[in-house]
Amino acid sequence: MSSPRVIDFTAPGRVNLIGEHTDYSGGLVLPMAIPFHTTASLSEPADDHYHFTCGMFPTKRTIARDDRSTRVGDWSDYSVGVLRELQVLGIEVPPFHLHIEGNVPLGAGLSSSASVEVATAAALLHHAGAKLPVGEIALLAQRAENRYVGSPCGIMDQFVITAARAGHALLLNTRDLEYKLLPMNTGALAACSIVVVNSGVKHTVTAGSAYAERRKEVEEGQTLLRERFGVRDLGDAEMEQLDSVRAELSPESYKRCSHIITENARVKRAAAAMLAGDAAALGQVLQEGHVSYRDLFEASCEEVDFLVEVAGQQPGCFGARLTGGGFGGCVVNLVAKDAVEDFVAAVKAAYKQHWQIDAEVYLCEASDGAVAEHPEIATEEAPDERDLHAATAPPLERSARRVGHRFTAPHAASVAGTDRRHDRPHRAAV
Ligand code: GAF
Repeated sequence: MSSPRVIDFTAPGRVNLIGEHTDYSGGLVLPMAIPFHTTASLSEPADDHYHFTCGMFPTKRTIARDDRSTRVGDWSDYSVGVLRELQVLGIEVPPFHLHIEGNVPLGAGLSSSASVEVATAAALLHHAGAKLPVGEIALLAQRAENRYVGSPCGIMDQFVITAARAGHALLLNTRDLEYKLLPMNTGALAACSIVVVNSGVKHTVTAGSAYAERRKEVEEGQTLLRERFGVRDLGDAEMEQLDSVRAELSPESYKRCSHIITENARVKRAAAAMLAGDAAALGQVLQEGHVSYRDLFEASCEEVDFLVEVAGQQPGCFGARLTGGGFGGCVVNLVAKDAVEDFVAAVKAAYKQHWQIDAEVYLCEASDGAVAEHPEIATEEAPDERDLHAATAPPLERSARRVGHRFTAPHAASVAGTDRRHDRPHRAAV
């Protein structure tokens, strides 16, 4: 008897270089996809139901085609939420068995949830024979998380995991989903690596979490600034405007909004540094970003601060900061390639000695997003080599444009011919 045909759909994880909590207030973010993967394997079921299984968790779920029940509180909610959002769009998905496997570290701030959502979206769009614009795939995955799972996340993770290209970071204006791909190998950056150090402290972005509380505090300030100054959102606001209404805000809201406004400015500086190939300038922005995330947004923790401090003392480290939703997770470091081995050994040893925790370290190349792997699910075409080179393009302007945009820069030449699905982050050997 022949075994059922199985088709695999993959989506990466992501690390955010800079732009934290700016993605739900019309701000800028600068993440890149990393070569961890979720694989959603699709096969025909023996019956007329939807079946969900997972290699990382024991629970299985089977639902009828007309099932409209709410979340159950386990891993399957991320995939069922995506199915629901496809149904809302009127996309009829035939019965399936979807099996999820993956290696994106869980609760590490590297977007394991969005990776499951986007891998599921790729699989189910393919299964339904449907296509959507890149931005719509990301928004659908975000809605699954907001409405079905119940986590109030922004759009950054789903977008970069959908649209990223190997060798590039993705500069995204979260208000209109206009984006640019910035090469990671310009000038001095060609001699640098992105080193991600996992503190081992778990974080969450669920409802009722500190993430959700921060979001409320940001929105309190944004509402007042809208009323007073007619700004569209915090992405438009200036520090002078925030300062002028300081007395009317809670101290927390003032601090959170200060972080957001200055963070947007830092993203622009980081993008400019990247385009100029200036590793020192980029590292400086990362370092400043950490101070703001720690002191104004108050989203760090002692373990992470320790890692950032030790990193800053290492030769060849240009900058380090807490990345992702906060309250634990990973530190992203910009490190000279020839210093990486010593850097990793020193950081791991110091962390172990102080906290008795073995930090996992991931050397991350910027990777392709799901649409680059599965172009048949998107209505847009990938760029060709004649497209404008991002290194000559100015940083994103804040113009209101439509959702879902073509790529503006060629992907790295080295992508051609590689089997990206099997790329894995290189775990540091030391
Ligand atoms: C989490 C969220 F899911 C993102 O939307 C973003 O807000 C991030 O935290 C913080 O920048 O990853």
